[in-house]
Amino acid sequence: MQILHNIACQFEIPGNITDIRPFGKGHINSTYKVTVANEPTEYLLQKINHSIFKDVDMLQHNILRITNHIRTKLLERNEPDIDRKVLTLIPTKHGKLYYQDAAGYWRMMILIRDSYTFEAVTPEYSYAAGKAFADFQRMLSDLPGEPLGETIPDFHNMEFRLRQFRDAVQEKKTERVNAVADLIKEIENRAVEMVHFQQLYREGKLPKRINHCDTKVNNVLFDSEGNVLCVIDLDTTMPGFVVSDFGDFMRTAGNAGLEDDPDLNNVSFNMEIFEAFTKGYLEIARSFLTPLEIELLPFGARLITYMQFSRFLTDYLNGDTYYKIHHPEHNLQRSQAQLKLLQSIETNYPKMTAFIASILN
Ligand code: GN1
Ligand code: MG
Repeated sequence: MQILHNIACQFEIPGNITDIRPFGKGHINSTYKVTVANEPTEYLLQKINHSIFKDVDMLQHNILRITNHIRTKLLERNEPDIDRKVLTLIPTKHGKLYYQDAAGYWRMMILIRDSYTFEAVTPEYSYAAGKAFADFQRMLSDLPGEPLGETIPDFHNMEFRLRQFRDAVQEKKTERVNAVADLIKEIENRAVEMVHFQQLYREGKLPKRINHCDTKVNNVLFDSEGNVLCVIDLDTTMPGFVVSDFGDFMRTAGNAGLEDDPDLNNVSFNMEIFEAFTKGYLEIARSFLTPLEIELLPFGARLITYMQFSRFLTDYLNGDTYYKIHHPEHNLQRSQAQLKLLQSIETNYPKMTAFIASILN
């Protein structure tokens, strides 16, 4: 902890640090909560996963632009309690957006007080989250200046993810490939349909917009009454397809079980969560989405679940180099749970498209 203490001291925080402890459930970065003597504000110190985020300077400048822009929008709206509705980066004592030492790259931000995250939400919370994500996209739609940098190139590019998957199958870096032949088939059977929509982009029929690209339910902060405070984890906020943000919330909040549920009987798609989120999302987003984007929303739930299934399986085949794992077969367990969820979304798909048609009329 002395090392962490020395790192935390590099940032512009008042007073003496009294405690630093691990925080949160992220699969990528490592996060610690920092407490300071005689001060109510707490801070988050994060070690940025530099093997995944190669350009930390770009990453941090993106986040600064995003949070500054959202802050301006909230001020224009006379929103109360702004400091709980947008993230605040804490610079280093040298005025930099991150600190680099031999161990890697570090950043700090304020921990938003009285905020809660969940792995599962009620329909009411889901409706509020739908509005929040639409509002997030809307606020960022007029971000001035250059487009945001792609912090992870091809992040939600399904064609690219399939190439990575097929490379992993072919390279046989581990013995695992034979044991998961049935899962590999499940991916290949759906591949053509899953990449088709990217053709629509190339034909100029589908726009890119600034998206969060990691709209897991635990990336939304709620207050104690179930109002959304803000969306966190802005590392992957960059231009993409709106189906991504819609889909990742469905993949996580819409799952009656856990992302890595060891009991597949728990995993199924919850239509009530879908309906509530969609209602909230479209209340705001129908004003700026094209008819094709709206039509593709339920497809987004399939796509992102399929993508996550293939990403977990790819990592399993590669010997667990990307996601933090908690036991040796964790990525396999995650892959199986995601496939089960995907199958349940497929079963519900006609009902999902019918629901969207019904609220548009
Ligand atoms: C990662 O950082 P975290 O745990 O919120 C991942 C997402 C995946 C998610 C799966 C940069 O998100 O893309 O959907 O795990 N982030 C990155 O739970 O790869
Ligand atoms: Mg996260």
